[in-house]
Amino acid sequence: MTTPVTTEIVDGIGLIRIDNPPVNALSNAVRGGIADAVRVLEQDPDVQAVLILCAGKTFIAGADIREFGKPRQPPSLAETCDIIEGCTKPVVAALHGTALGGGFEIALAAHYRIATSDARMGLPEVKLGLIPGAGGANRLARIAGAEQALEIVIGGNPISAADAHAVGIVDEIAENDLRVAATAFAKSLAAGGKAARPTRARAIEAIAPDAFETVVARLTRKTAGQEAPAACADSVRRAMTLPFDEAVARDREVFAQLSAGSQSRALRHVFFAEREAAKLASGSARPVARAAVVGAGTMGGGIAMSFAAAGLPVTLIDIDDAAIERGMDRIRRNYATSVERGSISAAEAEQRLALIQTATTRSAAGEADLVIEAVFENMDLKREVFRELEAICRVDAVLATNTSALDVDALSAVLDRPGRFVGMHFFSPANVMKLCEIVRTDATDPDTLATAFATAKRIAKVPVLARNCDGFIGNRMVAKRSAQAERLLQEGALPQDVDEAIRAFGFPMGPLQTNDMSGLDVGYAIRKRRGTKFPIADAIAEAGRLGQKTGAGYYRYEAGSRTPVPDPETTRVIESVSASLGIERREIPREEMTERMIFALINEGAKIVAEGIAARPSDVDVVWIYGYGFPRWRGGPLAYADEVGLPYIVERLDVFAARSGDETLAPAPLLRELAQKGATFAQWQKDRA
Ligand code: 3H9
Repeated sequence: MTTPVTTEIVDGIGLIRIDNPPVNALSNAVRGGIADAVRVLEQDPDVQAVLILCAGKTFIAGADIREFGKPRQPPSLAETCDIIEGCTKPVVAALHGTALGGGFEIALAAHYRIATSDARMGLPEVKLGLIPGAGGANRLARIAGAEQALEIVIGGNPISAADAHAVGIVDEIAENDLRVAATAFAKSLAAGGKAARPTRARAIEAIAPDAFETVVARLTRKTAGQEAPAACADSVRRAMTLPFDEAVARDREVFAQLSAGSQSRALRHVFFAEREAAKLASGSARPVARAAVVGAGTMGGGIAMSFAAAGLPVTLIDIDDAAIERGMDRIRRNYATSVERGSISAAEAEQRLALIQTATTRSAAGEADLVIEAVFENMDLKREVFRELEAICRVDAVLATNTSALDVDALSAVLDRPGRFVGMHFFSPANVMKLCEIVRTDATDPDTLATAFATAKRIAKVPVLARNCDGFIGNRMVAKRSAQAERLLQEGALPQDVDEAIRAFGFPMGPLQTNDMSGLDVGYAIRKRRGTKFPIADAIAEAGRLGQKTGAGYYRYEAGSRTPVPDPETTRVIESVSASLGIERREIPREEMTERMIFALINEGAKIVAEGIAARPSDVDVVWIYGYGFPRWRGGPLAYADEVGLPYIVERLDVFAARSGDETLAPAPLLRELAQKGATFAQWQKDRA
């Protein structure tokens, strides 16, 4: 068996080289190999300094997440860090790529750090529901100060080599080859008689308690319900108040508790789920150097902005100058807001704007390698667009529709070459939302699919494969939650009760508040077309209350405000509909509201995976996390179902279905089958892989 850690001695420098593809994660063998290597090199009289560096595209990207929950061999990562730090000869870590989590902890335990200019480093444990488990917060606070430590540990975002250099984390930036520069740096330490510099011996730059709490409050503002951010703040607090060994020992206990808990389990599931969702079994992507978007409305403009943000030129096409001007105006306003908020610079906004060209004839799409149609949701109009695009575009150009509601097979039937056609369903606002459902028709060929996937990734979206059905994955499920929200209103709840139940579960917004934001006329029109009725939603829309845009919907809105205010008029409408339906309103417990809405989602999700609309249960989770605000720390609807236990969900759905006579709440066959077998969605997915 080849060992992932090797050593060599060059001109008095002991090189420890880690080669554990793909990301040099700290497996048992890597930790053990580093510890042994340091011990051996420390004893070697020919070695004056030690250098830790990695093969491949990155320095160590962290602990091996796949090993969590499995038995680990000694040394632990904390022990490995102590061995590095305790080395009596100077130890230098040479960073390239991403030095993350346990990898960064190794680097912080070294006495010096040198990095390539494009290296990034940080402690993203919080994003996996954890705290740095091997003294990371304690060492970082000593090197860069408590405030920096809070930013990096609670925020979880990596920082650039330049920023790390500015705050003293990185001692030198390597201008050329990292190995050459790092060896020279280590030699200069040895030549200058520089000794080992244990981080634990350094004092922490103090921060006043009030200032500390202000920073914590800012960084944890949007983390309600999550355990890890507060635990990260505690870890930095301990770093300032407890002796080093005591603080690290407590960190290790907290790390063990968190890693055994449901939130970290859920977050680790999502980490692998999104990578799994982005993989395709076959097909090779064609290069996309230029895109075109047909339709300069809100959606089309948002899609164009996503291309521009990735540095890809895009042509935005609409029927006349007025439509283009409206669309570009919206885009310019969006950029202005981003510049105001400081999320991009004015120069970046200009660069992006320059990448968006406009045209009023569809022939301008002829240059594009990928064309996305984003016109009104009207089958005849879309068919006409695609017929024309087929005549204009190169035969190898991919033609995509952004439809959310139409039958993509029927749409592609107008093409002579339906293999080049695919659905790319973006979510509003498309320049912000990460999800892109890639919808294949029966005729979509593998290369078209691969091109759509690669392009989605390139423009920083999270692609998930879906097959054709009404609503695809996400909207088909959301319809079931909406139906429950409507029923809850009829039976006794008010909009604020329904929304609060969903917000308390961890969604950023409730379903009715969301409907008010997107406009109640949208759902009303869809229901009319389908001949379905939601008596309360219909009554509200028919009263001209279309949501935020008319100042009232389920809620009322003060002029210029987006804050929903409970409205007695809505209560009156709701109560009168309940009366007309002969329903005696009752007080509905919060738990029942949450369960009915969330379990309805799970139930539909089970049908969607059983039918093969989604390729795997974890894909459904990714759709809900990236497209609908499902709390990531709950893992997505189907991972959450596994956590709650499928027998309980079946039992509750049976009760709800029997009580309400609502057939759609009857447990899906797959759900019932897995519950009876004592299985889980995760197990089902594994068995079929
Ligand atoms: C930690 O360190 C805890 C410590 O404080 C204390 C412990 C006591 N483990 O993302 P990619 C796999 S917590 C195992 O597609 P990229 C990944 O699944 C950890 N596997 O590449 C994929 O596999 P596959 C803190 C890992 O270039 C392949 O590598 N660290 C790990 O877009 C390529 O990944 C983190 O949270 C891992 N740690 O991005 C960093 N990381 O090919 C997590 C990756 O089979 N990782 N894999 O699908 C990342 O953020 C990104 O992977 C990285 C590369 C930026 C490194």
